[in-house]
Amino acid sequence: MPITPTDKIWMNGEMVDWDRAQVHVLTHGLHYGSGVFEGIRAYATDDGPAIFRLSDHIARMFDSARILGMELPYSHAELVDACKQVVAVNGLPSCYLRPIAYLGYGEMGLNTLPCSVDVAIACWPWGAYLGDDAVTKGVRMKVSSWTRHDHNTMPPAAKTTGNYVNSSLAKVEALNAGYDEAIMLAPNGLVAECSGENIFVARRGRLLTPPLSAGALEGITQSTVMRIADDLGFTTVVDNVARSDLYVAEEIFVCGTAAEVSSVNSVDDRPIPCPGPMTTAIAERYQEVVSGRVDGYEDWCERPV
Ligand code: PPE
Repeated sequence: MPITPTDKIWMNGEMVDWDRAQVHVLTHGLHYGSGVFEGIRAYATDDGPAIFRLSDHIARMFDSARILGMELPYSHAELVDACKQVVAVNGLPSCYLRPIAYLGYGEMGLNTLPCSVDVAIACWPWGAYLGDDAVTKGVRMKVSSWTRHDHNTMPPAAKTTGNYVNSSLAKVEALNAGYDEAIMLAPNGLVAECSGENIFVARRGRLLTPPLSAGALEGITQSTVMRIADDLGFTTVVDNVARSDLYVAEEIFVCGTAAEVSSVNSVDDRPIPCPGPMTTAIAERYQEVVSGRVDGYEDWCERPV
């Protein structure tokens, strides 16, 4: 999706003009995928923009860095504050934020130990990731021929830049075959997640979602959805999901910061009832929660400076 430029990007502690936020072609992260990142949304609320679960996203970025053995040169509080400043300085009512930490310029080769770590945070307006009618009409999913990486290959729990080569292979394969998005299976054949979302599959009235151990990212939207589902009286279970669960599901939805809650209308051309009643209720409540309209969720709506 095309990027709409904004004014400023935070780079290593400074606000830099959008066009000047550049890196050298010999930046380590560009060559070896040695970076960790986050995707966060700020939503318009009655009191101005609120960054949804900002602290949790930054905490996960630190976890990703720990898995890689990368030391971030800023504290959690500093990066939370920097994200807030980026939203404030660009003056957007709502936007998508992309914090990224990557190994910088100065060292080449696979020994990452001497490398410097650079951090940048950009934001821009980003619309519906899977299309404007992804909730009502649903998306067409394909089980990918590409396997999600194993825990001992590229840890799927770390949101590393390099991991996304695997996601892009799956996404482009699905698009070229006429589908909207790919479902990825783990090496053991169980459902892991989608190229850029977690998945919920309704079976016998309960919503199943695969665990981290099945190769899924510990999705922040996934955990938001579980709390919303609980509030609405739906049962969610973190458990293994088999490929055949997909084909006989009562409803399926995918969720992520970018995709929000999007319903699925078919998997491998087998129709799935869409939009399902649980999906519709959860997707509506999700929009109310992120825009600060539901009591009890205020702590998740973090205000910029
Ligand atoms: N799995 C994957 C592989 C993933 O990339 C995401 C986010 C999720 C699950 C959901 O995580 P969370 O956002 O915490 O609920 N994908 C990001 C989009 C990737 C892209 O750059 O494109 C996102 O939603 O921001």
